[in-house]
Amino acid sequence: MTQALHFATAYLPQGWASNVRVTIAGGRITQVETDSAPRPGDERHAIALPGLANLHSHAFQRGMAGLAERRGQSDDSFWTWREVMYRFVERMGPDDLAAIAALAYSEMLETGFTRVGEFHYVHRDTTGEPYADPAAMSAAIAQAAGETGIALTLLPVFYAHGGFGSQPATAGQRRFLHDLDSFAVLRDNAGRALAHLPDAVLGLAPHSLRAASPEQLTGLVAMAGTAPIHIHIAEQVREVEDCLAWSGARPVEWLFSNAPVDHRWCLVHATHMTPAETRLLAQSGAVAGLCPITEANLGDGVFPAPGYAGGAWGIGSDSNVLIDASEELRLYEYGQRLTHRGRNLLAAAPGASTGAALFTGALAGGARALGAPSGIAVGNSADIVTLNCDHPALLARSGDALIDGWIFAAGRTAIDCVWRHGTKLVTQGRHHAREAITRRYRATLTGLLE
Ligand code: NGQ
Ligand code: ZN
Repeated sequence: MTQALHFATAYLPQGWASNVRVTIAGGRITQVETDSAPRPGDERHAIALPGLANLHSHAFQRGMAGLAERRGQSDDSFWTWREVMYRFVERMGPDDLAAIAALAYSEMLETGFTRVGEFHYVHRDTTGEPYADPAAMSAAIAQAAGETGIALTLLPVFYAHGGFGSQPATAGQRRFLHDLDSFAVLRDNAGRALAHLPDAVLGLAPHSLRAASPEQLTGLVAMAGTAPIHIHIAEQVREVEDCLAWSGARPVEWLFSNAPVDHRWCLVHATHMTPAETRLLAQSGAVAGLCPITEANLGDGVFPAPGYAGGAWGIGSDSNVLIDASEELRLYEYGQRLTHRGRNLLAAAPGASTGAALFTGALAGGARALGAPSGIAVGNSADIVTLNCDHPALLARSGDALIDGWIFAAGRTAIDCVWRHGTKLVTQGRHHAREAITRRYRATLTGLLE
């Protein structure tokens, strides 16, 4: 079936264009015409942007959003939050996960994300034994992606150890664990669970330098081939200190000395880097996976953007404590403003829009990290977001000012419709299946939290 969408203005790879007519067949864009009048039967909208990639998500954590915001007995930190998270996931089965992920993914679509990189590490059953299908939990993720329509890059996570130097895993980590052989089986099965999803991608992820030994990391890189490789790195100061004590090197420094880091890689967080590490990462072609909302929520720190000129980066919603593409981008810039006491620090050049730099950076880096092209262009999946031109923050704006208005002055309330692979999934900022998804989510959470 061929359909055509017509936009008064659209953000194309070459920049803003007027009177844009996009023809779609089989979910893909077959033609992009500019300065073209609408034709009878075209669905007409005002402002179109390409969908963004959310390069780092732990969907299940959406279910505990807001439940770790109460001060504990001792100093609260990333590490005490992690204990809360381990307790939350203890009883979660595949159906629970599918219900929570469906809510998270519908919310992602509602804010303009059209692809998610799911960094998925809860593989075993509640007792720590493999499910009859070892990829049952991965299949639940695939089911949620299929149900909501979001594009999926699945990153099955390898996890074997509880700390640097192959320390034994703790009881709270029992559902995550594999050796290389069982992981290869898991990944094959997970790949089969993606078969019915349009343009799904299968990558892999060593969880962190804490969870995989150097030998295991080498095995995983070989297993990945040309597929995306993601890893958590240098998120917390304690992780840097532990890595130094173990190896004499800092995490990013260690990774560059011991692994072939290139454009296949996404280094998630990469918060604590020296200027030399920051330069190494920028020159490598790897993507820095920034998760500003979660990094703020967990007290991680601020990415060293000033030393990262020319480096690739994208955004992820990570813990999903709050899901909003524009807010991730805004907070990335605001973290820099608060740290360096300046304004428009991430804009590309004097006179240029900060919002446009944020959007294009995240669009390109997200596509690279998730192994799937982005942009409103012939051959790509029709993954398109429209903004509501009547939103007060967008009135009387054009071009890049529309992106600035969305990111800095409106947020998700400016999102109108979202198409993914040619199917309209969101209208007036609401996912078409949101009601049923929320109902199931409510029943699931009631069961898990009671
Ligand atoms: C995770 N999350 O795997 O969910 C981690 C916490 C860890 C973040 N790093 C666990 N934000 O790193 O050990
Ligand atoms: Zn993470």
